[in-house]
Amino acid sequence: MQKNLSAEQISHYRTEGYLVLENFVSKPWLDRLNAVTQSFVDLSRKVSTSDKQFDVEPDHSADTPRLRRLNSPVDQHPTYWEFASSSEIVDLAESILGPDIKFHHGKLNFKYPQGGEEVKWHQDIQFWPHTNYDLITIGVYLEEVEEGQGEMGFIPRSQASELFDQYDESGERWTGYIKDQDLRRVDTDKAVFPTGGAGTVTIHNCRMIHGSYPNDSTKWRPLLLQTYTAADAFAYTDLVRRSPHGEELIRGKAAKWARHDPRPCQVPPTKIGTIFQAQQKESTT
Ligand SMILES: O=C(O)CCC(=O)C(=O)O
Repeated sequence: MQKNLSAEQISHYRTEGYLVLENFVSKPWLDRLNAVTQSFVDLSRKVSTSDKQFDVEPDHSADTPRLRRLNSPVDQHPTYWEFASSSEIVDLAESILGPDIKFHHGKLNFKYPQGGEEVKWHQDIQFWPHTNYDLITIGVYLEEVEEGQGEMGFIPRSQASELFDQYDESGERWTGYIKDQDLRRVDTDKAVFPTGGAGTVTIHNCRMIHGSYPNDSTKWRPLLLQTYTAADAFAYTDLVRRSPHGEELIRGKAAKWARHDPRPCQVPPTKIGTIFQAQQKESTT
């Protein structure tokens, strides 16, 4: 059965730039995703520093794994790919992007208890610029998320406003976040931090300003994120083509013409690591 969004929900996404669907993902899917995720946490005990597969906190260890991210889960296990390419969340993507859709990339961000690093306010599209802005990220909380657990926050309507420069003051170093002086032009006091039970879904536009605070709670916060593009949005950089599934058509027909939005987009350096590495000024793997 298709799980399309209502006209009201689509209108909320278009105006506010984001949408939340509490407890959307079914229990059988959550059970499968959580089982596979646990196996990767166990596998991460073998690494002491970040590598191509895992992005780990500085105090990660075999005894006490503290993962920041499992990179590109769809390339690590078929369950993640099946979920991203043919589960009910693709119906959500279709409701917003139309019938012709490409998968762009995915990641699984964890936020371990009592720590779990902050993700500073940023916009996604400067990480992977495209010919237009019909790109969305669908986040799935694999477990219940409550206030103070590092839940993702959004600044409503910020997708309709400016795109920010995500290089540092010198203009030389990519930081992947919006500078404090620029944040003065942003309604951060209007930020919303949705919470919900396991399977709660967030959808946000690629221009939306979003971020999250550290996780002060005693529970981890696994958040599986997958990004989709309208088939006629084409990437300016080859970052995602490093994954075999990057830019794969998952519904409808391939576009023969690119659609161009006249609003320009900042371009990142050719080599960027994860958002954590950029924001925490770590070297990339
Ligand atoms: O994990 C989070 O809280 C936010 C992640 C995020 O915004 C990103 O990876 O772009």
